[in-house]
Amino acid sequence: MIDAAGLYRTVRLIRRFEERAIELVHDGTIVGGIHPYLGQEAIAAGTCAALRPDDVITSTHRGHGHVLAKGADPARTLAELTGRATGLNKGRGGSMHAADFSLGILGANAIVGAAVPIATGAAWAARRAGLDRVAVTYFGDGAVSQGVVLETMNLAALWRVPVVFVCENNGFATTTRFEDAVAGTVTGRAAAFDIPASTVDGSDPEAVLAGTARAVARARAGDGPSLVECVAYRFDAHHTWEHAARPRYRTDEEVSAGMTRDPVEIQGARIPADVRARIDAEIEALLDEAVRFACESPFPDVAGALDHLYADGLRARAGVS
Ligand SMILES: Cc1ncc(C[n+]2csc(CCOP(=O)(O)OP(=O)(O)O)c2C)c(N)n1
Repeated sequence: MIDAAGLYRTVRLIRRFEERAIELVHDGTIVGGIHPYLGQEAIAAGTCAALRPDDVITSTHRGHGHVLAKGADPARTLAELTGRATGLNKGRGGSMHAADFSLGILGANAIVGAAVPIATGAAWAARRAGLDRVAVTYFGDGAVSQGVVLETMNLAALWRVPVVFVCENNGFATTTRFEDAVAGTVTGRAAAFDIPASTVDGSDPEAVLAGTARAVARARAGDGPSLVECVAYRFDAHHTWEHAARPRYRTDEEVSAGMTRDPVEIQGARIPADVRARIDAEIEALLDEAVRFACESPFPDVAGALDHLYADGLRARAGVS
């Protein structure tokens, strides 16, 4: 089981990875922008700490933290964000489709709610194969009224699928407040299917770990799905597009108040200062190297633009070559 320093390392890695990635967006190295995970690091760190290496996850448009917490190489992840041939997905996926099947990362997904049935199907397949693997699927509060999410919860409960639904409630779907878009509650949706659900402090890695560990143990024991609602605050923009456009849907005072619950500070306060300083220095060196690796990596060859897009043996439609 991971210790306090290990959890700190993960939240700090995600924090600094995102800050470096934002710099690369601003200088044009990452084209198209990213959805920063700042403020929500404890959710990825705490949930993945409850998993085994052979467990699987699916992620969202705001997925860098999940991918890193599940063990993806920061250098290859950054190479993916910068569209390089050395990226996790050879530069084809970019920020919103990062995957590494060898680590159980079945992919980020740009379509809100769409990764939920994928994780649930993977969990079902593992169970049918006699494996005791668990799947975790992340989704935002903006996904909780999507039909596909609710349909998946229904089947997961009916078939006792070993999946953990992790709702990251950061209070907003783009610029729409949770209260303006969601009737009822997140946990109430699970209750409708007799799925046990809890709400945890999504700014605290240890609270997230404790809540997820219960859900994972239940799934592994064959007792079916659970839902964990992790409440946190999104510190930065919905998307880096906001840095220039500056839409006004929350006040500076609200953001400052939200940022007082900082996962890095919460976990950092639990470890000795010298251990924290050593981890911080290690991460800076790791990310310096990751940025160098990404920026010096080649772009994919244009002649191979259609390579790696289809499963082996499938061909592109006639006329597309
Ligand atoms: C099916 C679908 N509808 C709309 C969008 C556009 N969209 C992208 S992110 C987003 C908000 C998602 O909010 P939430 O699920 O709470 O996640 P968060 O962005 O807060 O992490 C929307 C509406 C989309 N990608 N997919």
